[in-house]
Amino acid sequence: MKNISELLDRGRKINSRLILAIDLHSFENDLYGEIDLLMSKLKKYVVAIKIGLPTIISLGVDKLRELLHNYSEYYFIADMKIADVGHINRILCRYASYMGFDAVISHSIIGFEGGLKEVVEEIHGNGGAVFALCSMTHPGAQDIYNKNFELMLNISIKAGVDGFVLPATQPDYINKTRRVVGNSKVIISPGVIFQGAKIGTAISYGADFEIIGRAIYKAKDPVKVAEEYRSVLGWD
Ligand code: BMP
Repeated sequence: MKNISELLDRGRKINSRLILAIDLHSFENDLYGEIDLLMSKLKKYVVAIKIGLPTIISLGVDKLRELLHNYSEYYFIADMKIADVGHINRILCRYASYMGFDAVISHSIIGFEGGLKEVVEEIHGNGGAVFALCSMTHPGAQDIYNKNFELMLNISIKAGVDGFVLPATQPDYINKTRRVVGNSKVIISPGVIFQGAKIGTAISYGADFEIIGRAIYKAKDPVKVAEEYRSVLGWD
């Protein structure tokens, strides 16, 4: 696994704050080939690739491991949204590491002891990074989840996470977090384009990277749109 500074270093190196989310899944199509093509074509624009459970389950552990191994220039984030008890969380983290991921995303609503603490111990033990969710993008997140934002933020800080996943659709959570953690943590932000947030908004509120999925991988020409998005999401 690679630590969080390698994510920032690659971002600066290719002058991009763009993270690609891949949630492609399929029983019929050549999923491996489709993802392989995306990865081979987007190296100049995409800093990191966040891969979700639909893809992990569809492709399987060993095929995914082979793919990640072939594209080791990217920073890979396993989006398994870990939210279980400690010993199960540890197993998921070991799988993430085995597959070649550099970082994992975990819920923080599970709390510290016997929850997030084990995620951080396991991943840091492997040299990788942990991103904690403290608020989410979808409307229903207001019902319970986002009402507990501050509690979750404090639990995550106590656990020693390396960064946060915070909603571009509700960017106030981004600047609230930035005010608390300064530049000591990395903020990555989904909800861009398909879920309604304008590209560049999360960055203007203090995020380090924006996460874009369907707007790239469902595009007719993913390379063209990734190039366009990167031109908005540069470092300079
Ligand atoms: P898209 O750009 O296609 O909407 O994808 C957004 C990605 O971010 C998905 O992989 C989703 O699981 C993730 N995500 C989200 O949409 N909202 C959150 O609050 C947290 C997420 O991880």
